[in-house]
Amino acid sequence: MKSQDYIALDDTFGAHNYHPLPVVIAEAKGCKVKDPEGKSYFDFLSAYSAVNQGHLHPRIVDAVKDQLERVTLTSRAFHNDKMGLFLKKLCEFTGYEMALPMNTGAEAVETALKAARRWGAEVRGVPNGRQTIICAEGNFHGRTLAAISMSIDQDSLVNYGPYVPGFVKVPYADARAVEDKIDENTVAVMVEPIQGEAGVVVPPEGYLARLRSICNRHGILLIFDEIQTGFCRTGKRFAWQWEEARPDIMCLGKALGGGIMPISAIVADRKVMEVFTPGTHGSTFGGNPLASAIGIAAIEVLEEERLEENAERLGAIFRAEVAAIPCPKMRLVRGKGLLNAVVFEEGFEAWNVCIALRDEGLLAKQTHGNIIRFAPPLVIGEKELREAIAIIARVFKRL
Ligand code: IF1
Repeated sequence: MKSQDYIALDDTFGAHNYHPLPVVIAEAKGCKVKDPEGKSYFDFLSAYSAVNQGHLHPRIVDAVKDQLERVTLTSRAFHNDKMGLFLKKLCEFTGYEMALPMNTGAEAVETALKAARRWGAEVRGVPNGRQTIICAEGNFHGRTLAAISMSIDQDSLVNYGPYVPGFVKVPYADARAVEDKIDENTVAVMVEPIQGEAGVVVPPEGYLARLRSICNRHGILLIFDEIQTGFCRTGKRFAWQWEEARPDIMCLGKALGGGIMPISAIVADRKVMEVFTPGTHGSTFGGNPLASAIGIAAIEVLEEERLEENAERLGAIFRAEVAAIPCPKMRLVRGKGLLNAVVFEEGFEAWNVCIALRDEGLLAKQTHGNIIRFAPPLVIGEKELREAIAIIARVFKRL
């Protein structure tokens, strides 16, 4: 079968909830993918940062194979011999006392919201049903009803009402706006340290630290959604470490699964995590032995290959080189580490640029029409990065 045949199958039998770039991926290794015709592409999306370790990292693949010979799924009705080791590794890597494993990012977000509401009722003393959580306009926290209730993006939320109450929305990157909205029912503030879907919006320096001190002053929880920014993507293990703005709860996902399967979690210290008691939250698949084995290997790869250093160094090269491409339609290049975006002039339609990049052998996806996100696997080398930049330059110069 050819690429066109696979695309036709998707269109016929798949719900039309996506508008993918017309390219079919049939194989992948490291920072490259191949279509059924054998054409090779740089992967500059990395499954929205879920493939930080690169496709099919041998170390993670070995962990999968090894675990497939033992046991894969037990549920949480019993202990298994991998989950504790995984959670210990995750706590050590993140610097938190406890972790709660789930599967998708949206579930980690739900878990954090539930933790905050429960903490608000049981520790802060807000009457149950009155708890509110402050969130930021332009956020993306997933597709669940709670997550879309935090959103202001029309595509994400239209006609899915009634929405989950209890969210107070303020402009992003404005710490004053957060403090102005805090009242006796506020239990938490939740933001992305860099807004991904919004187009890699990096807040001004000091914003995260200011949120930390505001939450301290008012005795409420600070929650960071590090699902996309975490696990070395921005040049630190977690993006908040650029400002030492340690949150009370971190939502984690994507790269925790090592590019193999959905694995998510929240991490927090004991005083917050202890709001969960038996029967009050859970998941059939969270913490399963296969996921746990993968999670351990995924973190080990990040550590051993010092991927945050690679992300920081190559990210600086990427931004400098791409900003220097002569292209009158390009407005700016922004990002941190290897989470970057090129913003074109207002009204510009970047879809055709992504098609041209595809034709030249590089896959990237536009967001909000005029922004293209560039986020290769963190295992990319300098030589490969420069090859990819040459492709981008070739395409941009023609615009
Ligand atoms: C899609 C976007 C990225 C996330 C943050 C939670 C989640 C995500 C910060 C939920 C997920 C994904 C979802 C994916 C596209 C992608 C995305 F463009 F939609 F916004 F990455 F930028 N918090 N983001 O970025 O995690 O439940 O999906 O595991 O197609 O919806 P999930």
